[in-house]
Amino acid sequence: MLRSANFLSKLVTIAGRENQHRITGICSSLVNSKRYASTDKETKSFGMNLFRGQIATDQVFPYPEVLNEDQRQFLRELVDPVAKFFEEQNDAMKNDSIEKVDDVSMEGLKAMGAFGLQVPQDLGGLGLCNTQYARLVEIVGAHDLGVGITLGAHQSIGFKGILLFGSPEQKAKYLPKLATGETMACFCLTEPQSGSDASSIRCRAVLSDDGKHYVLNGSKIWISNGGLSEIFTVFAQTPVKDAKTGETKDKVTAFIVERSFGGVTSGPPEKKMGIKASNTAEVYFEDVKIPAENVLAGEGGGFKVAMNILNNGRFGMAAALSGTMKYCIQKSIEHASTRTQFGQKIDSFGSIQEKIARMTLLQYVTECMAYMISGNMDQGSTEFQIEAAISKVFASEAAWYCADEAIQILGGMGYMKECGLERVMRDLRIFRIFEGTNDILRLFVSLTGIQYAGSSLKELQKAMKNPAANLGLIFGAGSKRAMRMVGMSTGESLTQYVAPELSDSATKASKAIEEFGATVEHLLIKYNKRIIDEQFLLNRLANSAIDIYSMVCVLSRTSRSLSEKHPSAHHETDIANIWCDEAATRINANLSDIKDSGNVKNYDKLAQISRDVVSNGGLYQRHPLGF
Ligand code: MYA
Repeated sequence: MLRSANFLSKLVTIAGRENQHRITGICSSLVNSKRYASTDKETKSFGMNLFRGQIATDQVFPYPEVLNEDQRQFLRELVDPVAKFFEEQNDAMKNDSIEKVDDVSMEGLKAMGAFGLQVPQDLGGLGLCNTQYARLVEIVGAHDLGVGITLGAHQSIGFKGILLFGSPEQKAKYLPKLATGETMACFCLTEPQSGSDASSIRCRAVLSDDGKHYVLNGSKIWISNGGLSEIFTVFAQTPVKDAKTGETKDKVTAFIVERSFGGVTSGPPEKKMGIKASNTAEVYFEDVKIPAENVLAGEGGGFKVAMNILNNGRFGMAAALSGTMKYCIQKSIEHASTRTQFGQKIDSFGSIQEKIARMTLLQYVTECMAYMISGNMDQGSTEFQIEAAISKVFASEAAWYCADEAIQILGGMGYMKECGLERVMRDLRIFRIFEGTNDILRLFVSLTGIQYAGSSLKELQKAMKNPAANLGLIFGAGSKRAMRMVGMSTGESLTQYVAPELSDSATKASKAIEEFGATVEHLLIKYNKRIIDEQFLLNRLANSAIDIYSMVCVLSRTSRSLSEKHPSAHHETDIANIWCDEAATRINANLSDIKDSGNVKNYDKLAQISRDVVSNGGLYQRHPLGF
């Protein structure tokens, strides 16, 4: 359960009083919302604007094309050797069985520069942009997720804080050795009592009287690379004095900690279901003396540092998993096109065809999202937290589905260790859990978006204080609402941005966006403060947001393929149109569910069933045999 003190409780102020002037009630409470402050500014994020029912196309059309000729050439020169390394030298099955990345592989990865993909070249790295990075981690994801986590925990989150927030001195001191793999890094956030509720961490660091160093105490669990690292990005509570009130409160601060500082120890490697080749360990800090200059981004700024590191890394997971899905599809078609049953190759059967086609759709959508977000980031966008969370949720579930279906297509063979898919399935399971569970990320998507939508209602309230000066805003918002209420379209459409072959799908997406915005408004008005307790509804809202974002990413990329006349453009058009058609149906179902009071009663009953079972300490129903 999320703590009422923060993530959800700030939303309590979203909607204000039950009202006869509903909008005014919602808006006045927003004025007091601390969280609102961070969403106050207008944003170009498609995901955020979606919650206002607005189509913000800046980040999604045209599909980003960010690499210049030099970057393309450099990337081309890297792709083949990296793929060859994974095909010929790295042995994923061996790594899994010895529960570490084989020493020879480790040395090979270091020699290729794989530990410093995004470290600037003048600091010893390859200096790749996010899009180049995505293309390489896709190859890693296709071959060995255990290696992927070793590399990812090091650079996607381990030293990402230094890359994003480090001072020039911190970068110069730490990045060169990290880039070559001479030292390894990890990200130390999670604690025994603090998983999803990241701000509740208990590790504590106190500044010495002379102000020269902090003394850190506490422990962290499930730290990827925890047993191998020399450099730790550690999040800990520190007493921070509020400049305005003079009051001292604990706030999270991020530190760069070296094992060599003393007092840093790690536990034995955890025994896990999958990603066995990667190291996961507890890390303990006992009176660790951290020089004051090793604070990252200032005292008290650590929570934002942690969230931004995670936001920045999530697209990498989508890229890696799009590679994993490619592998699953490859295994499936190799088998289905050679296996004969009932006198036919099994790829001629509709049941198998549907599986292969659906896996292909999911891989295409994941790829569209991953490169959309990496492209946005490379173009300088800073508002992509909703999109990044969506890509992580979508990719981890799509990859799980693909691995499961691939095993189904291979049947008994798929279940055998030797085939390789069982390892992939074990490796994949954690992706729905770490870097923010998909459950938390769904709530994050819904609640962050709802807050942004709520902030536009606040603007309306302000405008209403001086209606004469704000007629445009008031009538604009009022007439849109009125049009929605009589079932008319507000007229915003995506069709002008897509290729003609996709215009029906674009119309479906546009309608879905409009309906989505109306549903968010309905939720704000109906539930007011209580929306935070409506997780059944928030999940369905997040599912719709995920589907809408997927439609738009696919429409954008396929339009580019059509306009550039790619040989695969018609194949992609079929994928896009089917995807959008089915996504629109799911969105309709989810949004209707949200508005349908019958379903709300079902949610109450589901909650009651859960309470019954929990309070009974096990299943409650009588056994059919009575004993
Ligand atoms: S690492 C562990 C991962 N852990 C988590 O992800 C924790 C999940 N929990 C959370 O994210 C937060 O606690 C939540 C909010 C979201 C629940 N972006 O009061 P608040 C702002 C920007 O709501 P809380 C692992 O698994 C917010 O607006 N800002 O916070 C490694 C507010 O701002 P303001 C954000 O209720 C696995 C403030 O923060 C965000 O406490 C290994 C406070 O907000 C955000 N996202 O919690 C992986 N969230 O004060 C290996 C909140 O201004 C890598 N805020 O209003 C694999 C890579 C792939 C392979 C690569 C191969 C090479």
